[in-house]
Amino acid sequence: MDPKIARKLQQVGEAFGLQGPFFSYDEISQGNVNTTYRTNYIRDDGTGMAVIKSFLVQRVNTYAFRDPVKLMTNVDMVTEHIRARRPEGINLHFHHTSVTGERLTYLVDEAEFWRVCNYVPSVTFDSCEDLNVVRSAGKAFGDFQMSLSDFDASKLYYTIPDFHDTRKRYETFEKDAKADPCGRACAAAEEIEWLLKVKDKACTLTDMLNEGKLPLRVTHNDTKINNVLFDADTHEALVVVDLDTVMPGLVGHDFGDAIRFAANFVEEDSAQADKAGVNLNVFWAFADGFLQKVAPVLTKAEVDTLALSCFVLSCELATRFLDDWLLGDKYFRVTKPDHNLVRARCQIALAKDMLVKMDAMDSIVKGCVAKYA
Ligand code: GN1
Ligand code: MG
Repeated sequence: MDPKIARKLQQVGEAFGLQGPFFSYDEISQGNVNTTYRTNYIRDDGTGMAVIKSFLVQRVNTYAFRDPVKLMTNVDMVTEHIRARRPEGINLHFHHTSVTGERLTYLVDEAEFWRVCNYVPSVTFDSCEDLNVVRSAGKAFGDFQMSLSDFDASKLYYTIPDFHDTRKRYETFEKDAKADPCGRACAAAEEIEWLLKVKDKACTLTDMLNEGKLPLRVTHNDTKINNVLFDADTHEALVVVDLDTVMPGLVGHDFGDAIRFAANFVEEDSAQADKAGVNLNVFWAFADGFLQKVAPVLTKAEVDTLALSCFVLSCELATRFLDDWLLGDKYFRVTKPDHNLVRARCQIALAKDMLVKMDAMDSIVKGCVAKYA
C-alpha cells in the first residue's frame, strides 16, 4: 500500500461518510481511463466480531470526461431507472457526500473528481473462452439496453460528444497524423495508410445514422466483457458496470465493441498482433446471448449491419489508440512504451481478420435473429 494513496482514499471515504476504521485498499487495474480502488473498512458485525466492508472508489479522468458533474447526473438517472425496473437484482448505488449537507454523488478535491459506489463481490474476465460466461455477458448487455428502452434519451447529457462518430474520429486522427506533434507518425506509416484505406467502410454506421437509416437507442457504449460483474461460483452475470458513456447510440456500437474485445483470440494490448482474430465460437455465444434479448426490437438495417459493426468498432478504436500515441499518450492509461501503438496494431490485425470472416459472422447473426425475433 502506498501511504499517500491510502491517506487520500481515507479522506475521500470520510467525505462520503464511510463508517469504520479504514483498513486497506487495492487498485483495480482494469479500466483504461478512470482510476479505480477497492477500499476496505473494519466493521463490527453486531456480535463483536470484525468484518470487512468494501467500497468502490474512483477518480474520474477529467481529461476524458470534461464535465464530470453532468456525467454523474447521467449515471445517477440511469442507475435509478434500472433499480426501479429490477429492484430484486444486484444494482449499483452511488454514495452521497456528507461534507456540505448538499448530498452530492461526487467530491471535488484538489482538482480531482471522486465518487464512491457499492462494492459487488464478484469476478470479472478480461478474456474468456467459457461460452456460458460469454453468452451470459451477451444477455447482460442485451438486458441492459432493453431496460433503458423506455428511458427518455433527451434527458441524457453527451458525456463525450461524438464518442462513436467514426467520421469525426477519423478527421481528428488524420489531422493529428499530419501535424505529427511528437514525430511518431513515420513509425506507424503502414498502420495509418491501412486505416485510411478502409475509412469509408469503417464509417458505414455513422453515415447510415446521419442518413436516418439506423435508429438511435440508449446504449452502454463501452461493452467490454470486463464491464460485467459475474458471480464467483456460478459465473452468471450479476450487473453491468461503467456507465460513464451511457448515451444515445446504435445497437451496433454495443454489439461491435463487445465482440472486438471478447471474441479476439488475444488480449486487446497483445504484442502478438499476428495472433489476433475473431474466435467464431465466442462470437456465436455472445451473439446468441445478446440477440436473445434484443432481436425482437431490431430493424432489418440493424440486423444487416451487426457483423459489420464489429469491423467498424475495431477500426474506430484503432484510430483512437493510434491518435493518442501520435499525441503523446494523453488519453488512455499506458503502462509500457508504445502501449497505444501496440493496441492499435492489435485492433488493425483483428479488423483484417473480420473482413475475412464477415460472411460467417453475418450468417451467425442471422441465425440467432431467426431463432429469437
Ligand atoms: C476505455 O475505461 P475503459 O477501459 O472501460 C474507453 C473505451 C475503449 C476502451 C478500450 C470513456 O474504456 O471507449 O473502447 O478503453 N472508454 C472511454 O480498452 O474512452
Ligand atoms: Mg469505460
